[in-house]
Amino acid sequence: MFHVKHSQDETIAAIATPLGSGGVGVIRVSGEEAQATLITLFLPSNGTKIESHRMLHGWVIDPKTKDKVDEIMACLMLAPKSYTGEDVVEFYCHGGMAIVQKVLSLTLASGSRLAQRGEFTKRAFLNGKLDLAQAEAILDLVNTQSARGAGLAVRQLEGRLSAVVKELRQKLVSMLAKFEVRIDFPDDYPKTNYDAVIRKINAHTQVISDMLRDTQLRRVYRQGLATVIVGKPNVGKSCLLNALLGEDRAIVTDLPGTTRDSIEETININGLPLRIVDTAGLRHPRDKAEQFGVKRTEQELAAADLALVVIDASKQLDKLDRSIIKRAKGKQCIVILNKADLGCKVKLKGYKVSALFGKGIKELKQGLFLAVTNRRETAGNDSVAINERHAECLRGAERALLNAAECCRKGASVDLICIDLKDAIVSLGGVTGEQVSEEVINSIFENFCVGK
Ligand SMILES: Nc1nc2c(ncn2[C@@H]2O[C@H](COP(=O)(O)OP(=O)(O)OP(=O)(O)O)[C@@H](O)[C@H]2O)c(=O)[nH]1
Ligand SMILES: [Mg+2]
Repeated sequence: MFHVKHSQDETIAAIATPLGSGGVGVIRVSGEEAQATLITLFLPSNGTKIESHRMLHGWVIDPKTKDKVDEIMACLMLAPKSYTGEDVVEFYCHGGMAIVQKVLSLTLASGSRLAQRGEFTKRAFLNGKLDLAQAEAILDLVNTQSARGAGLAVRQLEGRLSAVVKELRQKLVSMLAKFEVRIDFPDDYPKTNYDAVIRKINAHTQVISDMLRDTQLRRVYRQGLATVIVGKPNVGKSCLLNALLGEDRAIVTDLPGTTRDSIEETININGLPLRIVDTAGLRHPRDKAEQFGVKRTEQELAAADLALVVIDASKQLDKLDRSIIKRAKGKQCIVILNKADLGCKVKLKGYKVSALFGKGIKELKQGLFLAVTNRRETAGNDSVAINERHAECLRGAERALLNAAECCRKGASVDLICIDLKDAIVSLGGVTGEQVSEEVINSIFENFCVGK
């Protein structure tokens, strides 16, 4: 898939441990000249034979002066059994900055060049030692602070994400192959059973959607779901916020236009954090402050993941209510029929509550939880970490498969279905790096540190 670039022929070197003093400092060398570098710079102690995959004891020497620079351990790992898949040498020196720098400069003087960020891992990828998702897992592992995050990254390093994605991709490839022979030899095969194909495609799409939802849900649990309460003035939005919070946070009055600016509070439903914003009622503004409030409300609405549209159920639904519902469409939207204690005149699907008397709030919370988590358990231990790049690839595959299913339903020509299947295959290939541009690869490895 890739052109191995010329620079891969060069031998690279870098300090692999963090800069600063430590117990040990590691200098890593990779490439054709690695073994020669070892022989030039390393003086084995008596009885030490230079063999691959052995810890060697001895000294680093300056080849010009023959001076001993440090007493060290070294390890030669001949290709292909090494991190990069090339010949690799690692020098384990005493961890002082001066020594580590000195040893690095000796390796550079004997024919290596300084490695770029992530270049060792990039070479490992280019040599098929790991796929792109695994390389990214290494990056996460190096950068992650939390034990749970590290656990997810390790699973990804084991190749769980890659395994699921590769299996799916393989299934699509064989499906595509079956279609393509039908294009080439239309008379030799029985007519395609579209219903069966649609069922299969839907099952594949489901696998992808589940992965994406797990990811989304993990984000929500970490950051909270941006939730906004919108509705006409005086329908009881602030009252609802207070009821959800279980305390009087927002000012409630019988005057329309009470809330002038947005208020944000976080509530927690079964561990699910919702960041709820109470907004100024939407209507034609009466004064400047209200005008700003209304504008702000529209921004909050645009930024939210979930909209709670409050309607005064004791009155007839009017044009303004409808237009607010319409504006909230396009994101997850839940209709709340408030003031149900005064009777319900509105025939809309929604949660009947009385924010003032705290009626129906428990049921509403339960409903919110289910709507957000989609009745599923929280991301379990089985899930893999998916970063934004993987999610984008998966979303592309999901879209293509939805299109493919749609084509089948419409009885479109096999060629069109094949195009969508191919798109899905390419998108999935992007996760593991089977089909991905050099630009993407470079941008990923640039996030590594030097020496990794
Ligand atoms: N009977 C009844 N009255 C309610 C209920 N919820 C709110 N109210 C009353 O409706 C009035 C307006 O309530 P708010 O919570 O201030 O309404 P709001 O939507 O925030 O209004 P603005 O901030 O002006 O947009 C107050 O007098 C509340 O007591 C309810 O469930 N039943
Ligand atoms: Mg209010």
